[in-house]
Amino acid sequence: MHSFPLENFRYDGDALPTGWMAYQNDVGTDVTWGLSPQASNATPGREYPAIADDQAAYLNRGNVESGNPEDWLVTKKFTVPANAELRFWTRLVQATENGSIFDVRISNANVNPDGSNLAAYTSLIDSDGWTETELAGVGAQQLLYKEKVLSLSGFAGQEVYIAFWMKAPTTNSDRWLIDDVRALSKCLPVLNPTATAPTLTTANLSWNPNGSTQWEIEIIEQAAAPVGSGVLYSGPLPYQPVLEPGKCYKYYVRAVCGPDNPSAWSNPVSFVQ
Ligand SMILES: [Ca+2]
Ligand SMILES: [Ca+2]
Ligand SMILES: [Ca+2]
Repeated sequence: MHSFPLENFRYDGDALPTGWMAYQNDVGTDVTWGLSPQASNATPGREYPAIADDQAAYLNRGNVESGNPEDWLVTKKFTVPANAELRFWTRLVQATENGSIFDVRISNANVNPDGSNLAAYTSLIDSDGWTETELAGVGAQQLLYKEKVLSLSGFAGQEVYIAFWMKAPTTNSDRWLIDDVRALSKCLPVLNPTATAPTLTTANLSWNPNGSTQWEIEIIEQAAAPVGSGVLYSGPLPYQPVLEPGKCYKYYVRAVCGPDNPSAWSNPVSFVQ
């Protein structure tokens, strides 16, 4: 299997998925990676949302007397497909800047056969990782799930482990949630989207599929801001939407290479009915 299919962390319990591992340093050993409790089992006030279901990978907050807890969530071993991207959703739990530091790291299984050699990982981000602001934004933004996309194109064909690493401040780190992790060949965007032949109620929306066979199309009035979701379509082109006469529209389109693997959105294409 030359891809890493979706891991949604939904299980009957709080143990990590088969093949995933948690490692930590010797500071704050009572807190380590697991799964968030299912909604029905959660302590009131601790029902952390997840993507699509009610469980995510979850690192509770650290709070120690001295030193810095470091905790690692390591994927199962997988072979990186060609032109791959690592995609995952992430959020924090406290809206303040708590001083936690995050990194996403990779290690080749040839030199790290079981993934436990933590010194053999290198960052997919940069030498100092992400601050809370860099990972999740400012204030209440930190409480919203965001999708992160990191290129794995330099690792094609290699067997690897990937680690999600957090270094906590001594007192009161944030809590970290990760969900819907997958590593798939990058879905290429469509090329040259156009809108032609407008009538009172439709227009011909078309594009170079660039290898794709299904698309998501978001059509909005020109003054509106896109919400990032639209209509799924896999029929012949051009796509002919039903529209209201006399309005100024624009559309965005992206290729959908699988249920969890969309391309980037196109730039907007404007047209008038
Ligand atoms: Ca989930
Ligand atoms: Ca720990
Ligand atoms: Ca925070």
